Amino acid sequence: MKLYFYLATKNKNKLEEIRYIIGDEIEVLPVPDYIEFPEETGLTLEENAYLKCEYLSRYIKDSYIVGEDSGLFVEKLNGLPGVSSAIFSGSRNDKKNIEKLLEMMKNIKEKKERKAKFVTIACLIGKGEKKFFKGEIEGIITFQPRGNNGFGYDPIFEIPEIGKTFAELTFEEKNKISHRKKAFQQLKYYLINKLK
Ligand code: ITT
Repeated sequence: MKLYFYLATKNKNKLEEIRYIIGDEIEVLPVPDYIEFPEETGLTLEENAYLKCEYLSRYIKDSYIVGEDSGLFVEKLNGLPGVSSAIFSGSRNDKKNIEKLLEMMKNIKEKKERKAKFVTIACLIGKGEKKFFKGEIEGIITFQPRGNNGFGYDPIFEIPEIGKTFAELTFEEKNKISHRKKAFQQLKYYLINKLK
C-alpha cells in the first residue's frame, strides 16, 4: 500500500504546497470536512504544530499525522509577527496583516534593516513516532506588496538573491526554495527511509 499521512491543516494553500513538495511517493491526505481545529494556544511553532497533530489524532487512528505551523519573524520587531502571524491584525486577513506590518515598519527606511525569516515547523506523529522538522528562509520585507501568487505575507517577502518577492515567483519556484520545502523535504526522506 502507498505510504500516506494526514495533514492537520485547514489552509488549502499549505495543502497544495506540501503535496507538490512531497511529490508522488507519499500521499498527503486532507483533514475530513467535519473537523474544526480549536484556536492555536501554543507559545511556539513547535507547540502549535504538535497541538494540531494531537487534535487530529483524536479522530484518525493508526496513521501518520503531520501538523505544521509557520510564521514570519522580523528582526527589528523582535520576531513579530512570529507565532501570531495568521492573526496579526486581529483577524485572519492577509491584506490587513500586511498593512499592519508595513505600518509598523514605516520608519525602517534602510533595506538592510528590514531583514526577516520565514520558519516552518512540521511535526510528525503516529505509530509511536513524535518528530519535528524545521525549515527557514531569510529575506527582506519590501516597502510595498509586489506580485499576485502565493498567500499570506508572500507579496512583501523578497528573496535578496533573486530580487523578487515570493508572490512574484511561480508556484514551482517558491516551492523549490521555501521554508516549507526545507522542512517537508526532511520529513519526506525520513518517512521513506524508515520503510526501507
Ligand atoms: P493551519 O493552522 O490550519 O495550518 P494557518 O493559516 O492558521 O493554517 P499558521 O497557523 O501556520 O497557518 O499561520 C501561519 C501564517 O503565517 C499564515 O496564515 C500566513 O499568514 C503566514 N505564512 C505561513 N507560511 C507562509 C508562506 O509560505 N507564505 C506567506 N505567508 C505564510
